[in-house]
Amino acid sequence: FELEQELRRAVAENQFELAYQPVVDLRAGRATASEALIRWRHPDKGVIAPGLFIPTAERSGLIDDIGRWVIREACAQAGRWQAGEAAGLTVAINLSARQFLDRGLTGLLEEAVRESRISPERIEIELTESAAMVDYEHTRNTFTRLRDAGYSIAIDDFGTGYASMSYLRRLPFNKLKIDREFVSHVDTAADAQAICGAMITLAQGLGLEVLAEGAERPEEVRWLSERGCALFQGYYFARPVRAEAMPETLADIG
Ligand code: G
Ligand code: G
Ligand code: MN
Ligand code: NA
Repeated sequence: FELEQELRRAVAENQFELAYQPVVDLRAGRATASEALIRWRHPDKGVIAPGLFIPTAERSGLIDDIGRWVIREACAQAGRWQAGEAAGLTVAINLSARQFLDRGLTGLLEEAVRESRISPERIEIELTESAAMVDYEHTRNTFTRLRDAGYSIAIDDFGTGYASMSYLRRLPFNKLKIDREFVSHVDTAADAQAICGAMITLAQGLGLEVLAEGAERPEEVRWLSERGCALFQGYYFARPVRAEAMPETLADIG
């Protein structure tokens, strides 16, 4: 309850910021995308990671305000990255289950994109496998609407939820993000190899892009890229950084 009070104040005083983590496309040989990751800059406690406050934000409904701010800010940043050293970098936005169920979501995105003077193609929507499972009809309708409008859609933390294949095959989305739980030590762990190999094959068979999250070591990148995974997000390439630091970060990756 105390956390909720502090969070309410954080919303009123806008104590949030977004960090952006580059996504490298080995085919292009550079970072082509980024994921927006929220941080709470607490006046006394310092920077607080989303895993520590997003659940409370969801439960209390404060995620509505926070989520709206994230969407507006991430779209504005994609607009700032239309020119300059980070030109063309797309921005992926995480949505919580509650945000995704909000009937105002597509209108909010439309407004943010218009105000930022960007095309929806510059924005990717990330939804966890579990959040996609909450209401199948709603998920299918919303994915269809977003895809028709030009947004890209990624299923996040893939493999950690309970989505069945028959369910997934009928949803229109673009990308699978393999959870870092499977990416970690994939070069040596037989079970991780079986799972990542199957996910890459699944993505290829369904015509989806596949991205490996949390790649920290070159051996992991090599193992996955030899099997057809070309998109990587992880400390091996870059950590999440402030928007201002992105040009420098991209130069270091390059
Ligand atoms: O940065 P960190 O590893 O603490 O992120 C933990 C989780 O928080 C991730 O699963 C990520 O998807 C989620 N997250 C990060 N930013 C946002 C956001 O803006 N909105 C929502 N709903 N979740 C986010
Ligand atoms: O939305 P999602 O659950 O995928 O959030 C990604 C989270 O994983 C971010 O909070 C980010 O800080 C974290 N992350 C990104 N790359 C790495 C990595 O290489 N190693 C570890 N341990 N965490 C990572
Ligand atoms: Mn994510
Ligand atoms: Na994830």
